[in-house]
Amino acid sequence: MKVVDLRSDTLTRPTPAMSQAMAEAEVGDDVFGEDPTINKLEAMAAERLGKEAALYVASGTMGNLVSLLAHCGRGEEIILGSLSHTFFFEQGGSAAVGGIHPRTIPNQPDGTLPLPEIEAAIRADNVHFPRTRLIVLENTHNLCSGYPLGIEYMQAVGDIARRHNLKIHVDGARFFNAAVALGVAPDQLAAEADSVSFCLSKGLAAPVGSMVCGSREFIAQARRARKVVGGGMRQAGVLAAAGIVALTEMVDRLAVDHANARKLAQGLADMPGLSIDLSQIKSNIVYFELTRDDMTVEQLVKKLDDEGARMLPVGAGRIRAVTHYHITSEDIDYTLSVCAKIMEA
Ligand code: TLP
Repeated sequence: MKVVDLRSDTLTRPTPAMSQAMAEAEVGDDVFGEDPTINKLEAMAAERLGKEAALYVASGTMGNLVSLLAHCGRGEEIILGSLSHTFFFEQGGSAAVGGIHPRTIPNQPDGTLPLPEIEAAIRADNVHFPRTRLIVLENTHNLCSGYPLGIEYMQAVGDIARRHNLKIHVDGARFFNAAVALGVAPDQLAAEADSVSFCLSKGLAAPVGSMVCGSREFIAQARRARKVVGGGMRQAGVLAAAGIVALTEMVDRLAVDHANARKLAQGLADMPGLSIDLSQIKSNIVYFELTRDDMTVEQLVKKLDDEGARMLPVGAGRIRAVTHYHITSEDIDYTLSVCAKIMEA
């Protein structure tokens, strides 16, 4: 049976070029700083984001955790979105592991945190309060339909951070999706951030790994934090080799994923019983709602699954579909035809 798996872009498998690069990778002990493939990937990532240095880590979750541990000490506070992945989906790791206190602000539908609310959340110097250290943003924003945060917004948050002597970390799991969606250079989009983590293993299709980018001093701290969470990976150049291919060959094609997401969203918007806000669709993530009450989201997802069109139920009557390297325009046609058949029945 044909399977069109739209549950996540984390499902991407290595490209043939990646498999070859992995088989041929030159490796060494990365804890000694001697893996030439990791060293090359780290230099490439830093260069692409316009930062001094970078660090290869096992996952997006680890990238965010080591970044927060590097920026903040115990009892210090971060300001972040109530819908951010770091707050929602990472087990509260920065609090659990680092004693870092989260202060949430409601995300707007476009993924932003309102500027006055950021400013209002910054703590005064008072013996009762934790010290605010860091603002955490997410770009693109997963739970906000993959919406990209633009350069102007980044500059406005940068102004606030400078005025209050705070740092900015960007969870850029899909940072290159944001840059491609906005048509801006990744280093310009990263300019206001003190650190950016981005995933190689989502839309860029590498099997494993994320990068953390920032100043040399920050990356030295993040490297220590990576070691204490067990992330010193020795000859991981076999994995990093795929990351080099990801950065070299897989960035520009993200525009194809975005076009497929838009096509899917437009098709779903025409179907009675489904509701979708097309103005929200800017990258590769599509959320839509089931408005019929004779069917649950779980039932709809099961019916789709039976026909090989796989999507993710995400609660509150919502379903998520994410386009990626293995999804073609024909796959979108197929998914829409399956969906139409179910909704007409
Ligand atoms: N997101 C996954 C799930 O965890 C929800 C997905 O399928 O979208 N930041 C953002 C914005 C993410 O979307 C994710 C993963 C992460 C961080 C964590 O990355 P990993 O899974 O590599 O730890």
